This record gives sequence, C-alpha cells and structure tokens, in this order.
Amino acid sequence: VKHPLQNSWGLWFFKNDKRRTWQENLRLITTFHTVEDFWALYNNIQLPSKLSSGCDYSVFRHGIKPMWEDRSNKAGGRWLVAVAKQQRHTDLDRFWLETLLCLIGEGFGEHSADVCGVVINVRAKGDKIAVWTANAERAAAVREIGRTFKNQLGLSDTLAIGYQAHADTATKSNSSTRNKFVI
Ligand code: M7G
Repeated sequence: VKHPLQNSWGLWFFKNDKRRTWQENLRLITTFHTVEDFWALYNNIQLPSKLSSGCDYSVFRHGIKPMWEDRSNKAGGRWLVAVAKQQRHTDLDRFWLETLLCLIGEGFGEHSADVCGVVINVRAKGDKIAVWTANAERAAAVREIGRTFKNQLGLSDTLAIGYQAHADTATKSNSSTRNKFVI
C-alpha cells in the first residue's frame, strides 16, 4: 500500500520554443499524491543540472497553474534563491530536491497552506529556485516560509534572499523588481 501525501501535486515542464507563446510552452506532465509516485517520477526525469538552458520545472498544488495569472497566485509572490553559475554542479540538484521534499512534506511550518508551489529556472545567466506563496500581504506567513526555505537549503545567514510580489515582477521588463521582504 502506497503512502499518501497530504496533497496532490502537479509537475509542470517549460521548454523555451520561440515559435510559441510562454503559456503554450508550459505543460502539465503528471499529477502525483503518494510518496512512492513522487520518487518514481523524480527518478525518471532529468536532474535540473542536465536540462538545457531556458527550461523550468514547477511543482504546484493540484488545481493551481504555475503562472502569475492563476487566481491562487494573483495576489502572491515568490522567495527567490539565485544559484550562481559555478554552483550548478555542486548545489543546484540538491537545493531542488530539498525544496521538493519540504513542499510535498508540508514542511514550511504552520503556514504551509500558503505555499502554492515551487519553480526552478535553468538559465545560462544563472539558475533560480523559488517558492511561490499565495498572498504577498500576509507578512507573517511570507516571513516564516522564507525562513524555513533558507534553513532547508542551509544558506548562510549572511546571504540575503528577497521576496517579490508577482504583480511587481509581471510589470517590470528588467530584472530589478523590488523586494517586499528580505531575510
Ligand atoms: P522567467 O522565465 O520567470 O525568468 O520569465 P527569466 O527572465 O530568467 O527567463 C521570463 C518571461 O517569461 C517573463 O518576462 C514573461 O514574459 C514570461 N513569464 C514568466 N512567468 C513566470 C510568467 C507567468 O506566470 N505568466 C506569463 N503570462 N508570462 C510569464
């Protein structure tokens, strides 16, 4: 008998194809709701460090699409960890696995329900891992989730990470979206 997770999760894959729109390039691969199905899936897909640049994985709560426009994300934002180029081969895959285990194990503390999903962007200019939360105005939840995220990855206290509202990210064309929170 399989061990059920507290929630069902969708795994999404994004591959950058310039002939298509951003939304067309985003695909739901599968949905899982047991520990065993999670590992079967994890063991059958490429590690992030093996993906080509421009690809993303997202794992989101069943019913939530990994996009700003989803009603569950609209008012939310993300904690963003920038993974330096030289960390791709030492840290990227283990950071991603820690993030996934925290997500499906509801390990983000009493505010876990505010976590909508997690995203990894594989990019030549520097990889990124993010935790998306439901509401950028719920400061206590946002801060608690950020602290847990940072601890899970074992990031140094001296390294600051920022939280940006999706509404701000979506309207900025450059990469200088302001941080609503920093820890
Ligand atoms: P990115 O892939 O998050 O980061 O955003 P990158 O700049 O490191 O590649 C790149 C572009 O993808 C954005 O400027 C948007 O045009 C598009 N994009 C990204 N996200 C997360 C969304 C989204 O949620 N909705 C829509 N409509 N476009 C998005």
